[in-house]
Amino acid sequence: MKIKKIYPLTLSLIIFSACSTKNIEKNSKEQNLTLKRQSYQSINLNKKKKIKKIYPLTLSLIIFSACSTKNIEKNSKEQNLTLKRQSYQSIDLNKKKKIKNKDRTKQIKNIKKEKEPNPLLNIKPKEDYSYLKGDFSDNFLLMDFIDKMVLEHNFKREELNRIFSEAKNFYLKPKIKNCTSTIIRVGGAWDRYRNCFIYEKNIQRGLEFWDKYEDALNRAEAKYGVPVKYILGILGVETGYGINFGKHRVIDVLTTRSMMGDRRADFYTDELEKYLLITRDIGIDPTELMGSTSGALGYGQFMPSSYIRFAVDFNGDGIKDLWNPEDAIGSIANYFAKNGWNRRIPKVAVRAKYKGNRFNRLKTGYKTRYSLSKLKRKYHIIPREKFVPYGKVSLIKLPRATYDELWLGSPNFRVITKYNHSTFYGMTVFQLGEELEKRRYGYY
Ligand SMILES: [Ca+2]
Repeated sequence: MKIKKIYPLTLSLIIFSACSTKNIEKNSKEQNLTLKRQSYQSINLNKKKKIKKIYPLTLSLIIFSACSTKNIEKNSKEQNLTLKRQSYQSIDLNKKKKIKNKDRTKQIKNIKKEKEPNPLLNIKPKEDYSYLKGDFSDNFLLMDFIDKMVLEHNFKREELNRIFSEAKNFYLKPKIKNCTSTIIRVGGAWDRYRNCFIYEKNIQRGLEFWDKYEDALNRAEAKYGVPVKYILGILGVETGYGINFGKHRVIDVLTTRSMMGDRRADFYTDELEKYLLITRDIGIDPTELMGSTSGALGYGQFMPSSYIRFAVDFNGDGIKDLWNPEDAIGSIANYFAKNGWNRRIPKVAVRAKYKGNRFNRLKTGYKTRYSLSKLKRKYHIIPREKFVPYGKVSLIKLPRATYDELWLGSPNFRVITKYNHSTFYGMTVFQLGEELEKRRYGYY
């Protein structure tokens, strides 16, 4: 009987001790003490109930449960902490990831801003264009353009495929600095521009060209009313009388500017279309011709659309060929005539007097239009020689190193700037022409 009675108590003690040992091993001393206190309390409680038989078992169960609960609590606390730690870590990771993603989004946005891709590039092609090779092999705009040229102008698809597979991305080539873009600070802005075109060697080339093509030049003046000297002025400024037709393949420039998101892509696509029509008409391979950075052609640097509108066959061989000097002469004169050249106006521009060294009183430039009498009366701007402009005059300012030259341009001055929208350009063509005339006829 004694053994029976003692047995549950022993059991509970064993459990208790096991439980305590575990706690000692696992937990701090404080927790251990708390457990002991709890277990003694529960012993007292059960004593009061006086259920003798059940008591030892209950005690052991209570102790065990208390012990287990404590452990579970402890474990769950630890687990909780670990979970929290993990979740904090994961939050941190997520934050870092988000920041990284934000950075990446920013970067992508910046790249997008920089490149400004044409949304039309995402239109998928209807046909298989795998035959298109080279720099533009995956360009959907070009694929659409080829379709258009085949459908509207009966080009052979295989031929266009060959041409555009040979075309190179013009933007990837190193930029060539031209004279007007060099940063040599000599004189005023006008001096720097003028000196790029009006220099001894170019003047000599102009005089030789005049001798060689005198007949064609005189015929052009007689037919279109444009003085020989200004036709020569254009030829000298544009190509140095044929020594420089441009250093870029026209097909590269026009294809790149049309298909790679240029600000004026529509304009260049139209020029590319016309370029292909022209080269087919005159029987030249479009991959062979060289031109300017904007795709201008021949002696007079006509854009393809100007070629179609203004080029003439001036040597009578039936072909409008802008690389032929005589055709170029006739075509430039025709360009001026069609753009409103008035043969009755005796002077393109004259120098004017004004008070002071720098002129800022009125707006200047080829686009301006003033009444000559009003300029004289109200602003005391006086032509230095006799000037009958036959219309409103442009006020032209040419900044030199220490002062501004002021000029008055007739409507014919504005016709010259139709060729290239620049006041300096118009004045350079005019002054180069004047210089050639002086040299040829020997008066100063
Ligand atoms: Ca011809």
